[in-house]
Amino acid sequence: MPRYDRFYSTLVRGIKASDIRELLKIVEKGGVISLAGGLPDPSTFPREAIAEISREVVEKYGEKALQYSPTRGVSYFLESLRRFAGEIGVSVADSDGLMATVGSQEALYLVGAAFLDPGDYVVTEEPAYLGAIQAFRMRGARFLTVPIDEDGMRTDILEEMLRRARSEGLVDRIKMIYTVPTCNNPSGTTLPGDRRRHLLELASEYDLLVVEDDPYSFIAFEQRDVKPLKTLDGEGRVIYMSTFSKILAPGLRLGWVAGPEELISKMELVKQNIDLHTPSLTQYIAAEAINRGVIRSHLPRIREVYRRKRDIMLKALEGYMPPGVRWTKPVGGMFVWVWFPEEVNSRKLLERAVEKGVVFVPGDAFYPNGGGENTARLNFSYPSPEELREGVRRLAEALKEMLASSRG
Ligand code: PMP
Ligand code: G9A
Repeated sequence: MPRYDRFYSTLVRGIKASDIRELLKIVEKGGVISLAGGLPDPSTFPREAIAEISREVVEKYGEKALQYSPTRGVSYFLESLRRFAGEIGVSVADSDGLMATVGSQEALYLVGAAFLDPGDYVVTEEPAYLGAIQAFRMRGARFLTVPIDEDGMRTDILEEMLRRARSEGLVDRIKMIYTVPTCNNPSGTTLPGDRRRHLLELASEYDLLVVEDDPYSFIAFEQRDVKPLKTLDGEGRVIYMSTFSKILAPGLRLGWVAGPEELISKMELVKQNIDLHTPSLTQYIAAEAINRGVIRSHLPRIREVYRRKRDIMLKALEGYMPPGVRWTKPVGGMFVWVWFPEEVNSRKLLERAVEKGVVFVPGDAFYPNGGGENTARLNFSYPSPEELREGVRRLAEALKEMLASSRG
């Protein structure tokens, strides 16, 4: 057998497996309760509507829906999306570029490939979305991380950090602020209006792009009076991305990105070389789901399902966790963020938890510069109510055993 490592590129040598994706493999084998990956509750998929729409799309638009299509996206989809974005509060100007992507994960990859060189800095919250860390790290990016509180990124610390970077002559290597300002993954926090404005002022002062990743604001179960950064952007600095994964179905692999035309056209160039275009068929299906009101009528149900599940998880944490454990109370999204007592290493805890039949994502995965060893992200959208209670009970049991042996 050849020694395959001779063939590996420098790029692939540098990639560390995603904890979220690796844990999915354990879960797929069955027998384990997963509080790990952020999978939507399958009961929220409008299955009948998608079945009906799929058949009709093939019958009515088959010639185009089954054909290759432009890299930007199918115009029927893009026109429907532009209208829909306006309805849900995301201002996409006529002059803005808009592009269909294979999930927002591809949009993250395209941002990295179009705007980041090895050694460039991305500023992000800590903890930050792992999929973005992975996509940017693959480009050789470095990270400047800003701590959060219950309102998300501490923009006062961001200001301080940028000032220091300027005095150290680093600021030219800082390209962008990447943020999930609404119902953050992994922390569940939402950035208030004053911090949003502060963030945009700093982006302007330090001449940075802002990448706003927004999969969850449409399914927030406790509404906050906040506007997307894209809507507040007076200068054309924000690249906005969202997805149909949480409001329709992730298996469609359909996301989108909107922003200054010049920037989107650079991302389009990269996309031409990756996958030619986003599947035509799924764009037609989503366009019909928008235009027939399927998504709009479905959102209240999705919000209700996740609000209930969040409540069940919070109650279970309240009931089972030993003293010294703290957690967030998310207003949307799919995750609760947990701080264990300082002496707990959550990767060690995960080993015990797997033995008890429950998995979660160790929090350090979301810290690009290290740290967070005593934290964890727990998903509440996918498990059933019984699994939520039982999963938290098993996790608490593993934790108590670990604490007893380390303190004993
Ligand atoms: N960004 C964030 C913040 C997410 O939570 C997710 C999904 N977990 C994604 C991007 C990627 O989603 P998709 O590729 O399915 O659109
Ligand atoms: O399955 C995935 O990778 C998407 C979910 C992301 C997450 O758990 O944050």
